[in-house]
Amino acid sequence: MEDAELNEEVRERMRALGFAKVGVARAEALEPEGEQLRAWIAEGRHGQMDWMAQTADVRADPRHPGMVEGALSVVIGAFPYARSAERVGPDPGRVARYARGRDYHNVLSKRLRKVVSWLRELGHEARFSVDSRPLFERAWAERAGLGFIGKNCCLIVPGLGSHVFLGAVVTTARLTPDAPMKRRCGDCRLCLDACPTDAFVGERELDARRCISYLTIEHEGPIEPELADRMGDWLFGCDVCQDVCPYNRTALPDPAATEPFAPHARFEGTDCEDLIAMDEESYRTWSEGSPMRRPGQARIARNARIVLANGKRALPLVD
Ligand code: B12
Ligand code: SF4
Ligand code: SF4
Repeated sequence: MEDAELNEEVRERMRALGFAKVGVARAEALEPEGEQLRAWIAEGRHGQMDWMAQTADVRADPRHPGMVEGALSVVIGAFPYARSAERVGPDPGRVARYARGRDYHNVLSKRLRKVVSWLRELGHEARFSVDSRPLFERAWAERAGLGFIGKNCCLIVPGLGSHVFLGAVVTTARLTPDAPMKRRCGDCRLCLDACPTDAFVGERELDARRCISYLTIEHEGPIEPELADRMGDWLFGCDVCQDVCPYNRTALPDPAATEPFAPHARFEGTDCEDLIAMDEESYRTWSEGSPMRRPGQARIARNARIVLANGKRALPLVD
């Protein structure tokens, strides 16, 4: 297949799989992002996410043997998940929008595997990542011109907003890169000021140890009372710094495009007390196929206790 034809076809295939925006970047060492990542880890801002530190070298260069040796291109797509403000799950107790339906790792991996197989049939090496391999996905999305990284660290696609998942294919195929886009936050700082736990240490700099998303999903063990008090009713993840962003005041995508991420009906009718009372096995059944499975019952029960305690103190809930 001629280069020009391959270029168009890979984008076309990604779009046909539901990626609303697709771009390509040249595979090379990420600088300055690689250095920023190492500095972030050296400051301990990754908290207990040891896997971030262990894989920093691969994340900084997709041509590392841990990703795709000899890679020439990174193809990356943005897959929208924003639905109408349907709430699901316990009340009180809020679940971030990305986690209300099926697990995006499963949904997107299945689709990207098809692109990988096709590239391999053509004789190219290829591997995909949906937050499933050590690839610095936001940095590649920005380089490939999908959008820009806002002060809230999220990849924002103008016209679509930041409620998008990223999925990438790293390949030895030589594809034509797209041009990156300028950052468009201007003087706005709504996200930085709205964060309930003051997790931003600067523009586009997050201390994960203070982020509710990290605390509710990744952090093992007790949560410091100073932070727990500010978690409001977030049971799993947090959307505050995206909800305040003007770029998310866009029309919702066609519900058919985000169908896999429609809220799970089975989450209705379960309250915080139920989650606290569940054993690990029943929690695994309840959270099957959902991103909520990751933290396991003990962490979810810890979060549920915080939500209930915060409700009793009648804290102003963030919304
Ligand atoms: C670790 C991780 C987390 C951690 C840490 C988040 C973070 N900001 O790093 C926690 C658990 C907190 C988290 C939370 C969330 N995450 Co997350 N997460 C990841 C993961 C696995 C790695 C991200 C990473 O590399 N972090 C390292 C730091 C250094 O990266 P960064 O902050 O993005 O750094 C950029 C800039 O901030 C800047 N920078 C960094 N340091 C410095 C220093 C200076 C001086 C300057 C100027 C700039 C600068 O440079 C970097 C590159 O441009 C990716 C998947 C992947 N494999 O990439 C998903 C991913 C980033 N997460 C995702 C999502 C959806 C979320 C949440 C929205 C979920 C939620 N609702 O609860 C929140 C958003 C929180 C936020 N505001 O960032 C999506 C993002 C989609 C998007 N549109 O951006 C990803 C890409 C998964 C996916 N495949 O879709 N996440
Ligand atoms: S996800 Fe929530 S806690 Fe984390 S930085 Fe954004 S607003 Fe702050
Ligand atoms: S809220 Fe404002 S500063 Fe934050 S990401 Fe959106 S546009 Fe940028």
